Amino acid sequence: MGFLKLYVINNSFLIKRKQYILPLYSKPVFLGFYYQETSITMPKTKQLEDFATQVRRDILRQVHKVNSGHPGGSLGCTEFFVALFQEVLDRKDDFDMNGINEDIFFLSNGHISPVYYSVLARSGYFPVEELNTFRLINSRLQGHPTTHEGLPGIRIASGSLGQGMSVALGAAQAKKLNNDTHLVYSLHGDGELQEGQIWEAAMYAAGKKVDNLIATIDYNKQQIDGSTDDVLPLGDLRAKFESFGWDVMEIKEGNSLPAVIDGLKEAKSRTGKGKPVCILMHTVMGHGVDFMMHTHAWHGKAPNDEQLEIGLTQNPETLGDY
Ligand SMILES: Cc1ncc(C[n+]2csc(CCOP(=O)(O)OP(=O)(O)O)c2C)c(N)n1
Ligand SMILES: [Mg+2]
Repeated sequence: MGFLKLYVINNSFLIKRKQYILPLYSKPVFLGFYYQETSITMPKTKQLEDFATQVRRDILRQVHKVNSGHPGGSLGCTEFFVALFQEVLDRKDDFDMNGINEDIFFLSNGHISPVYYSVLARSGYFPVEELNTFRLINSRLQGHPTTHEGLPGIRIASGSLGQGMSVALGAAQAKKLNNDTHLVYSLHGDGELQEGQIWEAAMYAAGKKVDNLIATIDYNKQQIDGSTDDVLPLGDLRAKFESFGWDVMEIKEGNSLPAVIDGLKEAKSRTGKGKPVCILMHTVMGHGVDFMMHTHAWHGKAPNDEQLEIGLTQNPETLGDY
């Protein structure tokens, strides 16, 4: 019998239980034979959820202001970015491009820059007010991230899809050569996997046992012109990565903060075992704004004034607007 996970929150722990059926809210859930504690406390979970809600506001407000940008993938990857930067990365507070003796992250699907910029700013990399300059001429926050503007947190130019895995595995291999035991994380779109360079990188990373690399796929089943199934089916991604020699795991609820945090921590525990690690992270494009969800329509389209108001109402201010 398959498992469903239930996250039960008490005062100090988020507890993951499995097995037994219990009616809770409107859905049947399984409670378990065992439970395991995670390090996330209830106040911390609430704090991170508030953080994610504010990030969603930032995404909507950035793209609305300049009537351009990519809200769909950004909203779908909000939990991933919040989990990574607030809970998972062992990173230095002051940005250092060399990234020595710290975990580093590369965004390969650079079009989802609004979520990246928001989380970087709210994690202290640069002033939150700078989000006001998104996509403006001479801004450090270009539509697709680049390095020459010198924005703290940005390690590669991305936007031209397919390149980030090659960069990430190179950095990971350099860490190994330098006896730096920290990890390299990367994020890729599922449509991005249609780029041939991804599979060259996948073959190399496994062949050279780059086992300090965790590549996450934003598996939202959507891309710019439609569903991935309609545009160019991806087939069995797990089987594909496994056949290339990767250790593959899934995050079934990529828009649940506890699930993403647990998943990233599990991925971390799988490193150092001779294989690069791939996470297939199931997300909903446009998550958190009801009329943007489950469709490619908002891949690269900004909301109008009225749509912005609806989106903001669904994501109330928590940390303060910039
Ligand atoms: C090399 C390259 N080809 C085409 C594009 C145009 N493009 C931008 S985003 C995108 C869709 C990518 O799909 P996915 O990675 O699934 O991103 P999502 O739509 O889910 O955000 C395409 C084709 C690009 N940026 N780079
Ligand atoms: Mg996609």
